[in-house]
Amino acid sequence: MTNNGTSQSKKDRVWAALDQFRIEIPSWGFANTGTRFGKFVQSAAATSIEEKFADAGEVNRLTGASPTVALHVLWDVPNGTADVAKIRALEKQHGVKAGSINPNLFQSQEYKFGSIASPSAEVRKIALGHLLESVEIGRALETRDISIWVSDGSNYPGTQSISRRIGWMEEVLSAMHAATTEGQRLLIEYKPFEPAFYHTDIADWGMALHLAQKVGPRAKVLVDTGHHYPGTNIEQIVAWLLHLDALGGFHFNDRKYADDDLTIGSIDPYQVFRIFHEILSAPKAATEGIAYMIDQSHNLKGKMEAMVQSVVTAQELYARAALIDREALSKLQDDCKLVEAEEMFRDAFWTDVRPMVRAWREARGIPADPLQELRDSRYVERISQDRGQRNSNAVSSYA
Ligand code: LRH
Ligand code: MN
Repeated sequence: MTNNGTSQSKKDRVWAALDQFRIEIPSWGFANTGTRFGKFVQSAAATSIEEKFADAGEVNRLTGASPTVALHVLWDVPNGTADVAKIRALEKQHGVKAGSINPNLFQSQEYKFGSIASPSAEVRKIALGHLLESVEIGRALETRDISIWVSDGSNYPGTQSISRRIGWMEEVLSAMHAATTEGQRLLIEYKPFEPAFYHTDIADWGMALHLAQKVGPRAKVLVDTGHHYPGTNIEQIVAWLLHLDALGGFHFNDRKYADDDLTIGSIDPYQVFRIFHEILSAPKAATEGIAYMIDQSHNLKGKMEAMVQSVVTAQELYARAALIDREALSKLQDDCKLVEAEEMFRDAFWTDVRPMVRAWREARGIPADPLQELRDSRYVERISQDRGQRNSNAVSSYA
């Protein structure tokens, strides 16, 4: 690799990667969210689906990389398929499409002892009803993914049968899979704990993988980066799921301790870089369908700024991973040239790709610095004006 050869090719590699990298943003990232100890209300926060689509449209205008917005059924599509026409109109108005459909199987009273894993057949029936409605909504909105996370579990040893609950989950998810049609996928998200604090029914990638393989070919595993015990080698899990052609997608966020839902790359950007490396090292066939999504809770940062920052950070980390000459690296790895391999790997991570990414944006007619453009657009000031009064009435208390 000659110098001018390498630099030219590095830019081409980065631009080619940015041309196909798209990341979905969560409607709930624009809403007033908090922790169990309360939430700090922001006057610019979105409450209605109209406001969430407007904000998502603005993030996509600024970044050119977030054309879809994830919807949570009870929060965004409360009237089920009856809301489809309205959402269709919002898609046209704001130039972003509805993305993954996320059922809500964690907030209703009947789910106290679980939803798809509840000992009550009546409750499992209710949960399946909501899942089937979510499949309907997805079909009506022509979106691909139904992304399932359940908070099911228990808080004390001996209080629930872990094994019988596995069987009940298999039954409900199999019935849900049977209701899907060509082009639809079920993404099964795992989480080790919270809100359950003794056992969680879908706690790790192995459990999610089993369920995906058990219920049918349209089911895949979703990796939320915040859903791992500290010290877990997440990129190794990603490599395995790619190897098993079972990787459906990601919920990116960051954390120092648990499922903190902080902005991507804010604590450990190298983690995201290592994950992207595994993906860019895998055969295209195994990676084409990967759903990249943000799943964060912006409790203190301005929600629009945090979302624009997140999309930009994801682009920059993907671009850095794209810098690596994988052919040359594979040779060094297999020749066990440890330091040369590591230096090539680290060199990409330490390369400041921001000038290349800015140039790519300019060439694609996208604001070179989306965060600065957000500030210059006074968008936040405008929505704060419009929504401020309404938001100031929002209450927040733990008990
Ligand atoms: C659970 C989770 C899940 C969403 C929720 C908002 O922790 O990651 O993906 O449904 O956050
Ligand atoms: Mn998630």
